[in-house]
Amino acid sequence: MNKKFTRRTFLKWSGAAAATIAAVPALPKMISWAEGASLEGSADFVRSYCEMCTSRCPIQAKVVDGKTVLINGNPDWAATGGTVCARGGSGFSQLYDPQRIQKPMIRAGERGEGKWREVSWDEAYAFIAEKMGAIKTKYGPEAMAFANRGGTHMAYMVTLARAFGTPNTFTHEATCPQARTVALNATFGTPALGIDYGNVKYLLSLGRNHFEGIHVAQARGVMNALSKGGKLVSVDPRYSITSMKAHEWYPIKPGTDLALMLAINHVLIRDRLYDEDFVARYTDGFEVLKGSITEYTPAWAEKQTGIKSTDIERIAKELAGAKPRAVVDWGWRTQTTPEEFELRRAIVITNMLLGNLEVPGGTFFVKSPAFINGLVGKEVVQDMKGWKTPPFPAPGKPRLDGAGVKGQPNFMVPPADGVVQTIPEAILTEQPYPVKGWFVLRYNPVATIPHTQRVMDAIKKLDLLVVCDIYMTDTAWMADVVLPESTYLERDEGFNASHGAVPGFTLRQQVVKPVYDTKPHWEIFKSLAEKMGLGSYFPYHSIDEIRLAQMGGRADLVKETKDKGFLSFGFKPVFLRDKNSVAAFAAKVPEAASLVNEQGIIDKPLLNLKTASKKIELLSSQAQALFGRGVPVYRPVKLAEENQLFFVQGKTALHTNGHTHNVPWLFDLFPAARLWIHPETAAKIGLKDGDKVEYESSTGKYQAKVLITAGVRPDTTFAYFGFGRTSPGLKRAYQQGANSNMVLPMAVAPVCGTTLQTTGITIRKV
Ligand SMILES: Nc1nc2c(c(=O)[nH]1)N[C@H]1C(S)=C(S)[C@@H](COP(=O)(O)OP(=O)(O)OC[C@H]3O[C@@H](n4cnc5c(=O)[nH]c(N)nc54)[C@H](O)[C@@H]3O)O[C@H]1N2
Ligand SMILES: Nc1nc2c(c(=O)[nH]1)N[C@H]1C(S)=C(S)[C@@H](COP(=O)(O)OP(=O)(O)OC[C@H]3O[C@@H](n4cnc5c(=O)[nH]c(N)nc54)[C@H](O)[C@@H]3O)O[C@H]1N2
Ligand code: SF4
Ligand SMILES: [Mo]
Repeated sequence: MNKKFTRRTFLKWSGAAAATIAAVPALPKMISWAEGASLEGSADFVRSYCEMCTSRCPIQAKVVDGKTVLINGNPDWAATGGTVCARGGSGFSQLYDPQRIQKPMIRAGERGEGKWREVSWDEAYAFIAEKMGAIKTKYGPEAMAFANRGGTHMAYMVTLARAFGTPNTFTHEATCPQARTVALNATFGTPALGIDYGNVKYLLSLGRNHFEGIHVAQARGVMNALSKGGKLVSVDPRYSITSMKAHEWYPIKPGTDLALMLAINHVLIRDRLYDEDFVARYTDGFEVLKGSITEYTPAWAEKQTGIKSTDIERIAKELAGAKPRAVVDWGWRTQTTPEEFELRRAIVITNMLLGNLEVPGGTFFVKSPAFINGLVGKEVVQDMKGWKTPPFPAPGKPRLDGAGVKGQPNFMVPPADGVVQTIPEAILTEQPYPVKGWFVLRYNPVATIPHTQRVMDAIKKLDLLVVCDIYMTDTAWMADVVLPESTYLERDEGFNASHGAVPGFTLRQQVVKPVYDTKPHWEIFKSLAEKMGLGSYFPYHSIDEIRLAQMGGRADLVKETKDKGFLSFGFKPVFLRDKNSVAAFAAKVPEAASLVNEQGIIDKPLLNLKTASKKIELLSSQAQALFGRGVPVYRPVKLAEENQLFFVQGKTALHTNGHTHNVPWLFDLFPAARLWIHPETAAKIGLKDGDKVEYESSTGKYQAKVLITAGVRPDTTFAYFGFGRTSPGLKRAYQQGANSNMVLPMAVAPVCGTTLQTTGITIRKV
C-alpha cells in the first residue's frame, strides 16, 4: 500500500464499500427521557462535571421534580462551548439503570459463579477489614495492591494504602498515555504539557483520533483550527472519523510510526528547516541527534511505513513552513508498539525542532497554580491544600513493579502510576513477593488489561478482591466484595484540578439524591479506615470541610465555584514566548513584569528545567545513562507473523473504554462492534459482510461478526475497543461484539512500562 489518500481519492478507491466505513450502526431507537420524570414542575440547574469518561467536561444538569432530565455542557465553560458528547448526554441513562449495583455484596458461591449475598455497608467494611488484616499478618502489608483509574478518587485510595503500609498503588496509565508521560518527563523534566489546538495551522496526527477518542475541548479546538484554514493530516492504519475529517489520510503499516518521525526529523535537520535560534537557546544534545538521524531517509522510511518518500518530504516541509504553529500530536493512548518510548520521544523532538513551545498554536507548559506561583515567587493563585494526616509507616519492601526504584527496569515510570499489568504477574509468580489482595476502584482490569485469561487466572489465586464500581463489571463479577459507589450525578466531591494554558478547578456537585443504597468514595474510605483502626488518616467529617481545606480556608472561592461550577482566576491563556499574552499576564500579575526580557517574553523557566542540563533534552541524559536510549533509534518490531493480520483498536464516539457498554441509551446506539476487514482479505478467506469468524492469536481467541470495509489496510484488522464483555452481570453487553484483550499479549515496554495493544491474528469462518 503506497498511496496518498485525500477524501476524494479514498472514496473513488473504496467504491461501494465506502458506505460501510463509518461502522456506526443504524439510527438509534427512540428512548423516553428519564423514565417517570415529568417535564413540568420546578426545574433546577446544577453545575458539576461529567464522569462518563475521564475528559471530565464541565456540565449543567437540569433537574425536574428531583429527577435529572437533561445534561448539557456548562454554558460558561468556553473551551467546550457548553456542549457535551453523546456519552455525556446519556449520563442519566446510567443513573437510572436498574442493572447498576444497588447494594454492597459479598460473594456467596465460588469465585465468578455469580452468587451473592446482599449485606449492609457495615458488614462489608468489617469483612474487608478482617481479610486485609489477615493478609497483613501472614504476608506483610505489601501483599495488598490497590488500583484505581486515577483522578479524584486517587488521594483517598493512596491514603488508605499508605496508612495500611503498602507501597503498591497503581493507576491505569500503563495501559494508556504512559509512554507520552515518560517521554515528556525525559525531555522537559515534567510531563505537564499541553497543545493549543485551536490556533494550530498544521496538525499531524499519528493515531490521535480526536473525533472518536473525544475530549470535547480538544475536539472543538481542532475543529476551530480547521475552520480557520488549518490543515489536518491523519496517519492511521484505518479510516477513522478523524481521518475522514482530515485533508490527507495515510494508512501506515501498524507499528512503524517511529520510522516516519525519524525521517521527518531527518528532513528538518538535513535541509536546516528547523528553528535554529530555538534549538540553540533552549535545547541540549542537538549534535548527537543530528548524527543519529543520517540514515533515516524518507526512502528508508517508505520501506518501513508504506508512505511514499515524496509525501514524507512534503509533510516535513509543510510542517516547517507552518512553524511555530505546526504540531505533531504526541498522542493519548500510546500502545502501538513495544518501542513506544522512542516513538513518543521522536514526536516530542520534532515539536522542539519546530520551535513550537510556549506560543499560540503550539505546545505549552500547563499553567497550574504551582507553576504560576513558582514563576513569580509568591502565591498569586490559590492552589489545593488538602488535609493533614499523621505520618505514614515506612513500607517494608519496595514497589512490586520497581517503578521509581533505583536499578530497576521501570525506574523512569512515575511511581504514582506504576506498571499495572505487573499486578497479575506478581500474583501468579509470587515475584518479587506474594500478592494476596487487590483493591480495585473505578477500574476494570479484567476488561482493559491485555491477556484477559491471565488476569482472571491471577484473580482466582487471590485471598481478597474488593471492587468499588457502579456496575457488575467483568472485574466485579470475580470479586469477594462489591461496593457500589454513587454515580457522579449523586455525589458531592472536592475540587478537581483542570489546568491548561490557564489555571482552573472544577467541582462535582450532587445533582440528585442516590437512587440506590450507594455512597461516595470519600465516605467509603473514611468508614473503612475507621473499621481498620486507621481513622486518624481521614480526619474530615463532611464534604464542606474537605472543600474548605482544599481551598486553604477560602470560603469565598468555594462559594464561587459552587455557583459557577468552576473556579478560574481571570487569566487569558498564558504563552511565555508570545509577547501579547506575556503583556496581558504581566498586567494582571505585577510580580511578573520583572521577568519579561528585552524581546517582551518570559523564558526563564525554559532555561531552568528539571533536567540534568536544565534545558530541553533532545538527548535525554537520564535515558542515555540508564538504558542507552538518549536519542530515538529505530529497532524493528515484529507485531504479527507472516501468515497473520495485524489487529488494532480505537475508541468509538459512542462508548467509553470498558465502562459504558451496558448503559441503556449507549447500548441501544451501538450494541456490538464488528471486526473490520478489507474486501481483498475477506475474499481470500471467503467471507461475506456479517459472517461470524473466530480470530486467534498466540494468546487466545474470540468470535465476532466481520464488517467488510476498505477503511482498513488489507494486512490489518480493526475493532472498536470495549466490547465482548465477560460479566453475565452486564445483562445487555455480555458477550456482545468483538473482544480485544482476549487476544492481546501481556507486555511491558522498555523504559516506559506500557502494555501493547497491537498483535497478530488469524481468522477463520465459523
Ligand atoms: N468516545 C470516547 N472518547 C474517549 C474515550 C472513549 O473510550 N470513548 N476514551 C478516552 C481515553 S481513556 C483516551 S486514552 C482517549 C484516546 O484517544 P486516542 O488515542 O486519540 O483514541 P483511539 O481511538 O484509541 O486512537 C487510536 C487510533 O490509532 C490507530 N492506530 C492503531 N495502531 C496504529 C499505529 O500503529 N499507528 C498509527 N498511526 N495509528 C494506529 C487506531 O486505528 C485508532 O484510530 O480518548 C478519550 N476519549
Ligand atoms: N486492547 C485494548 N485495551 C485497552 C484499550 C484499547 O484501546 N485496547 N484502551 C486502554 C485505555 S486508553 C484505557 S484509558 C483503559 C481504560 O480502562 P479503565 O481504566 O478500566 O477505565 P474505564 O473502562 O473507562 O472505567 C473503569 C471503570 O470505572 C467504572 N466507573 C465509572 N464511573 C464510576 C464512578 O463514578 N465510581 C466508580 N467507583 N466507578 C466508576 C466503570 O463502570 C468501569 O468499570 O483501557 C485500556 N485498555
Ligand atoms: S468527553 Fe463526553 S463523556 Fe467524556 S467527560 Fe466530556 S462530555 Fe463526558
Ligand atoms: Mo486512555
